Amino acid sequence: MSTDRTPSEAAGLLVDRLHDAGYHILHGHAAAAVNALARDLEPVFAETPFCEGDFYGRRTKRFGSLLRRSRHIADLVLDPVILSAVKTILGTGCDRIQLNLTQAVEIHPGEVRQFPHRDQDMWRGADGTQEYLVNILWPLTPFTKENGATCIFPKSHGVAGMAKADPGLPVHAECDPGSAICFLGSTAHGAGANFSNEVRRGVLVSYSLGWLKPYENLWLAYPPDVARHFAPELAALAGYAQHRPNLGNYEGQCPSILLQDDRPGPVGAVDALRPDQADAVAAFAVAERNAR
Ligand SMILES: O=C(O)CCC(=O)C(=O)O
Ligand SMILES: [Fe+2]
Repeated sequence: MSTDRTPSEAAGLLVDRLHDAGYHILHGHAAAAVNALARDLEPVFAETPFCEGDFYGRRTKRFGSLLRRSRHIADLVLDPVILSAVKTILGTGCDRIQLNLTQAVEIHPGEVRQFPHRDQDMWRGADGTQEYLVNILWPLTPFTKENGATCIFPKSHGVAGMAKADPGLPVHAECDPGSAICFLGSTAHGAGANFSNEVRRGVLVSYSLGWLKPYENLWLAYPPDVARHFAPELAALAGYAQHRPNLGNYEGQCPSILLQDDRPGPVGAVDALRPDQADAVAAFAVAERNAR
């Protein structure tokens, strides 16, 4: 942490900044984990082919499943300040949040500016009133205007920002490894063009409402034999938790039963309801039984 604020004060500040501007950069937030992660991912970038398509970028390399590739990404995914801020922002729209994706991005010299977009565009729903996603981009190399630092359109988020016909001029999210570039799912942005002679590397970690289809297929990226080695909170973020009521269950139970040492035999379905639903259903059931 770069300041003397408590994690909860820092999270509150981050929420305020995100609601106000749609983005915020935490400078010098987690340098040690990022440097170790950058070393682990170096060979994976080398072996990964360039993307196809103009959104992913033809002079760009991307790969996901980062929790399988480096143990250091867990520290970033579970960063207490960021997680607390994300839960505050998304918690009004869901029972629990989930990981939406982890993705490493390497932008090569000669890459053009990415199509400006909002990450929430992948889902069709009411626009602006409830955030669907919060994205964190962790630079692995310095991000400069010249090498393709992300272009972010301030105040392009939420109902008012999305109603603007012209989002105005973007800022270039210039910062060093260890910083966290945070922006909302409704904030317009895109990777910058790389005019330099060096690659620009970063890692995206995004979180979404827990009832949405995540961008990355979490159960294929992290099947039970992989996820059983995760800390419980990480496993829950990566799909091994039910979203009440009963969403994402396995045989009517929490999918985390698949992470136990012994494979479960036949299991019965167990309600996983929100307290208000549990109360309403229980009261109804009591009345029905009494009426017999
Ligand atoms: O790498 C970047 O700067 C941003 C990439 C991005 O916004 C995306 O791929 O959705
Ligand atoms: Fe994006």
